[in-house]
Order: sequence, then structure tokens, then C-alpha cells
Amino acid sequence: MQEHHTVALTDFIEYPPQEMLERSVQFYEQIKRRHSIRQFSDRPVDRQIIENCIKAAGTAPNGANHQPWHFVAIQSAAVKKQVREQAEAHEQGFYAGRAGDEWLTALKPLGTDAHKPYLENAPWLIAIFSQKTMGTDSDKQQNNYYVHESVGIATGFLIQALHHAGLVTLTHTPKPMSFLSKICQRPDNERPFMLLVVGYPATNATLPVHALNKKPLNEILTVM
Ligand code: IYR
Repeated sequence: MQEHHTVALTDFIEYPPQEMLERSVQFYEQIKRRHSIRQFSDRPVDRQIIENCIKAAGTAPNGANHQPWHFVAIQSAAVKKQVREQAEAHEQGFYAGRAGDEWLTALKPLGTDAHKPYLENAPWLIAIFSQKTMGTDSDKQQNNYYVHESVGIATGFLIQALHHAGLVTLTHTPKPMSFLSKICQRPDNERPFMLLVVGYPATNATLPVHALNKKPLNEILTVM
């Protein structure tokens, strides 16, 4: 067992209250410009930007600091084609009825369907995997904790980092997603968590009006 050692906190920055207030507004103004985009340009994006954003995701809080995540950044046209073909095959079943009427009705205002050209024409797909255990070797089979919470927070960091860098994303969760483990050749202790589509928006990109409807603060906040 590891000992509990400490170091001084030296990178905390305290802002004067007025500046804090301004920063909180500025962050909100920036993050509310994040939208899920479904029309992507094929313009390339430098790998270094993707790597920096994944470094940011890797700083997320997580269970026991086991960092139970792995990111596969895909720019290969051949791999993206495979992902598209298999995702679309699953989505066809989903939209043809597997989803059920209630779910399909809920998706109507978003205008989604089984056609996913962006899985091929966006410059990057990032497949995010969660790790149930530290690894597959006998000495790495210790459990991970709060895996979904941890990977969900890291994914949130990643989406924010990409938005901050000036890119757009789509969170895509084809069901089932196990085909991603095969395509990305991930080990048995990992499960696909989400697929992020990353790039520039197409010049004629649109947003569903429905997606702009955000719940007001008094609906999402209770102060006690
Ligand atoms: N995965 C499908 C369906 C879908 C489900 C939800 I919940 C959405 O918010 C959007 C789409 C698809 O990507 O089309």
C-alpha cells in the first residue's frame, strides 16, 4: 500500500471578488456557444490540438486517481469508414423500430436519422473507453471506482477543451457500441463509453431550434 505524502498547493490563483464574478459570466458566455453539430467540414485539424485537449481531459477528478479512461483519436480515413459503416448499420435498426415509439418521438425535434456522413468526413473521431480494472495483466486486475462518473467528467473536460480551442463536437453513442472495441483493438478490461466527432462546422451548418431551449436557472437550481 502507498503512503499518504503531501506537497504544498502552489498553483491556486485567487481572484478579487469582482473579477471572480466577471470570470463566471465570461465562462458562461463562452460555454453557451457550445453546440452539438451534425454537419462537419472535412478541413483538417492539427494532431497537436487534439493531443492537448486529451491532456486536459486526463486532469479530470476520478475514483482513487486510477484515471480509468483511454482515448483513441482516429484520423485514418479507412478506420473512420469502418466506424461509419458499423455505426450506421446499428442505427438503421434503432430508427427502424428498436428504439421504440417514445424514444423516436423524443428525437423528432433533433432531426436525427441513421445517416452519419460526419463519421467519415470530420477530421477526427475520438473513441472514449472506460476501464473496469487497472489492466488485464494479473498484477493490474485491481478494481477501478466510480468509473462512469470519472469517464463522464473527463469527457466533459474534453468537450470543453475542444470548444475552447475553437472546434465543434458531436457526442455520439451508437447502440450497441461494442464494435468500437474491435475496430480500436481495445483490451477486455475496457468498454466503449462514447464517440466524439471533432472538427470544424460545415459552412452551412444548422442547429435544431429544439436544442437551443435551455431550462432556466430556477428550474435547474435549488438553493438551500
Ligand atoms: N444514437 C442515435 C440516436 C440518438 C439518441 C439520442 I438520446 C440523441 O440525443 C440523439 C440521437 C443517433 O445518433 O442518431
